Amino acid sequence: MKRELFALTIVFLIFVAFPAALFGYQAQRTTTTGARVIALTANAPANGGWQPDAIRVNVGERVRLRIAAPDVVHGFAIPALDIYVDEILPGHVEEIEFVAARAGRYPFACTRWCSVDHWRMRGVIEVIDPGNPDPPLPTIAPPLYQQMNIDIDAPHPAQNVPAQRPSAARGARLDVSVPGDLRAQSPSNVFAELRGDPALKAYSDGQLWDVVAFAWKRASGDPASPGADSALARGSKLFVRDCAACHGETGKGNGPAGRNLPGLAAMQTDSRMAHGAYAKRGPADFTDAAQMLGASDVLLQGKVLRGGMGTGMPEWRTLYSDQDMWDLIGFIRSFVFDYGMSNAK
Ligand code: HEC
Ligand SMILES: [Cu+2]
Repeated sequence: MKRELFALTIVFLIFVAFPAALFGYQAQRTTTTGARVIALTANAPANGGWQPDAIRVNVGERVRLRIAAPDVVHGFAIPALDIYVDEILPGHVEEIEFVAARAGRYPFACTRWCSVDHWRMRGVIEVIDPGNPDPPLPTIAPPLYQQMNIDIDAPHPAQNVPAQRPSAARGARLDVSVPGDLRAQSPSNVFAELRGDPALKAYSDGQLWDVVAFAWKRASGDPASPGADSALARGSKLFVRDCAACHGETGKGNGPAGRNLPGLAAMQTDSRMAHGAYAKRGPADFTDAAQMLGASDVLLQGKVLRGGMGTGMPEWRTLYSDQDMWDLIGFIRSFVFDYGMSNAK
């Protein structure tokens, strides 16, 4: 009997008292850290957006953001600081505490499609070093499209278009390797190079397109281990979160948020319409092989980084890492190439 009691006491200590004490200590600790509390309100842009949308803190200062979302569900991310709050529900306050260790400008954004203007919901946290308030701006290499002098606004029709959807799986079974750095070349040009190679005469056009699809898939990640965290899976996640509302879940350019973009009316009178580059007048259709296969990854990356085009396509340079960007471009190709992914049609 006595022994049982003793055992029970131990069990109680391990499973109840100790965690409770630890938890209490933690709660205590976070309220006495001396963090500066900053209230941040998330509303859809039509209701005022982020308030405030610029926050200044000092290097090394402990900051606690208290985020409320009065109107609808929002999300919050400071990607450069690896801070994410997936869901801020109306009526709740989400708290997040951090110390910004390095001076800089850290853009933040909403990560939920709260409204058609959701993508405008951005702000910035400026981390200032009081001892060095005006540090020289960091030198960032210009994006590849500028380094390579590519005019990303020029029309990019494909010179060659496959008769059927190229399949990476079929391409993998053909013993043809594709040389060179694919990022700067369009799939259409790579196809033309293969087609012009006398050694590949025996292959049909369809087979060579399969080879191109496989080469692109391989360049975008590791097709041997298409796990939940493969580059393509990560790209797919970002696409659903940030792009599908305009470009459509199936990439067809028919997402609900893409219908009434501010720049669309102006686009219809754009002189570039004359050569058909903008005939679609909305978010790009990623399933359109005649357009997409004429663009290199560097060109697509340039458009994603810079955004604009006078259309309302947002810029993403300040929110994405290089890896994010390439994961996304890799994934976007799956709307034309069959990569064997279940979510691309
Ligand atoms: C607010 C709506 C909107 C959102 C959100 C959006 N786009 Fe766009 N995007 C557009 C529009 C409109 C165009 C067409 C511009 C043009 O034709 O020049 C476009 C064009 C593009 C192009 C150029 C395609 C080509 O053939 O030249 C790429 C690539 C692209 N978007 C990628 C993305 C990615 C990746 C995301 C998510 C990170 C994204 N977009 C989010 C509206 C949007
Ligand atoms: Cu939002």
